[in-house]
Amino acid sequence: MVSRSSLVVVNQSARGTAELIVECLENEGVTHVFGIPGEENIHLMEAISRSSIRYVLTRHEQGASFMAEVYGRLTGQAGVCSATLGPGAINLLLGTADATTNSTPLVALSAQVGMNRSFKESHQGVDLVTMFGPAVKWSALVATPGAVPEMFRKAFKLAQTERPGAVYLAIPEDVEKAPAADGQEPLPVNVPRPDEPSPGQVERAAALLREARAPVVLAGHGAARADAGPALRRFAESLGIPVATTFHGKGVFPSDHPLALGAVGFMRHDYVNFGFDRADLIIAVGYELQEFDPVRINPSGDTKIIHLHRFPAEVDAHYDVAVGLHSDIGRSLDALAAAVAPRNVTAPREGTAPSGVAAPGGVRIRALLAAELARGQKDNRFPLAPARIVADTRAALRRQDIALVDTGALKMWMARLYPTYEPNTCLISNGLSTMAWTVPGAIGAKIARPDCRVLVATGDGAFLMNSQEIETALRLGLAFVILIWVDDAYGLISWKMDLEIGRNVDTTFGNPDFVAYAESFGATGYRIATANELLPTLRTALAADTVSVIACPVDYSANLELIESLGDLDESLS
Ligand SMILES: Cc1ncc(C[n+]2csc(CCOP(=O)(O)OP(=O)(O)O)c2C)c(N)n1
Ligand SMILES: [Mg+2]
Repeated sequence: MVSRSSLVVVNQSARGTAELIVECLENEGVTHVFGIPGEENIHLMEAISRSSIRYVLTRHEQGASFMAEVYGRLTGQAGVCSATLGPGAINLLLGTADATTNSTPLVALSAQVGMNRSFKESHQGVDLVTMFGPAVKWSALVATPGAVPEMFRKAFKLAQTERPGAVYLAIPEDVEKAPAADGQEPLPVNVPRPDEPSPGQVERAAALLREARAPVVLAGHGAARADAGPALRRFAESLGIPVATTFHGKGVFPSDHPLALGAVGFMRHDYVNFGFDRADLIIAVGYELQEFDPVRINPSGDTKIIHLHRFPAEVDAHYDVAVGLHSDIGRSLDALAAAVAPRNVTAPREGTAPSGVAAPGGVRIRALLAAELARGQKDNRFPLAPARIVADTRAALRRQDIALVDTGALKMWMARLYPTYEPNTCLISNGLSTMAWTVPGAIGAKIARPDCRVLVATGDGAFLMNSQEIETALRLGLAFVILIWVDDAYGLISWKMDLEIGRNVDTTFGNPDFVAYAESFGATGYRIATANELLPTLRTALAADTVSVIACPVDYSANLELIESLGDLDESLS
């Protein structure tokens, strides 16, 4: 058996490739690597242990990928996850694909069989570069130590530049342990600078805006990444234009602003969609089509669109761009506002639409959202009404705290109703819409934003897919709250079946005792037994210095009631 000390001696005799890789990671500002080691990446592990980087040992590689994703989403710096070859790498795939589809920077690293056996049938050998290919911006094999500095710089540059996404690198075990070539150093990091919008395009867009009777802004994730919130506010206020956001864009325009319309993306015609029904111009600000099909906001395909983003839009029959501004989003907004002759607008007062604005139903839409939430707040039914859970969650968290909302029926309720005031404070996966990313994601969030309180809102289905990471959180000494919406079912799928087939099949299951389960990890568990217990329990748990698990029964009969009440709105709002 080889002792640890003899390995260290081997590594010290010549600078190894693993060590050079770690220098490259440090050079990129990497602070944490999330993962599980295997026999084929022990040199990388050992080199990380001697570096400034903290290795976060997880309980599932999928958890590691979600931690890296959320870290990347909150910092703009690629989160890094790492695994062994074969099965470990395959487990990294879900969070990696989620990062790409959520436009989030991530670098996934895994071991691979050595070059000396890569050409033949070989133990644990799977073509990982091909497997990751469609899920990332770049997938490549580090086939020789000499390529390390360029490949790692390229990986981070690609992951972090617009449109951000994931990159995958496979490191063969014999490359990892080979000596690094003499004189090899990490390459300097250069950051592309934001560019000014083209004056000609600004003028074309301004001409459209001047003519528009009922313009609406749709702000997406790209606006949040570009920190364009303040410019968006200036733009909307100076021109008196109402603003809707996508689920990813929640918070880039504060929900309590008099021009806020709410979030688009719900499965049916929601209040906010009425804002688009009569719009004759959509100003899409950092919108990415992967979040929801533009047919929802432009059903006949004839509404004019101004597309503001760093890159041109995807082609879609319902997203026919009249003018595109492909530059820094904040600068484009400021330039456009300045170019439009002042419309006849007076500053909006709280609860009113600005004068001179054909904000289609804007005041009414905000009033409907607020009324639904207020009714929820007073709803004492048990199991709890979804709107009650949303209202109490909002009341328990401060404006800047972070809620991570998992995929399920609860996502629809949170996305529609949860008032959000700052970008990236209500995190949703709406690109891949995967389940089970929030419990591990909370670990990435606490590492990226230690001063924020963090709450996970998850279904009982999604929770049990990755709850093992509670152990990781406790080992790291991190504190956050996991609020489980308990319906003993994959509720969203029941909802869809009830709507489209008239009944649901194979969506229900049993659950463990969540309190005992939480306590078995050393976390704190709470069971909600009446509606009035939820808010005080949330407050106690958020103030605690540990992981808290709150099991809250939910009454999803409200799902079908919601669809009916939205259906009844057609006449009154259009
Ligand atoms: C990994 C993954 N598997 C399956 C799905 C399809 N899916 C979307 S929501 C959902 C049900 C979620 O159930 P739960 O977590 O209990 O939340 P609920 O809908 O009950 O609120 C399923 C199966 C998915 N999006 N991701
Ligand atoms: Mg459920």
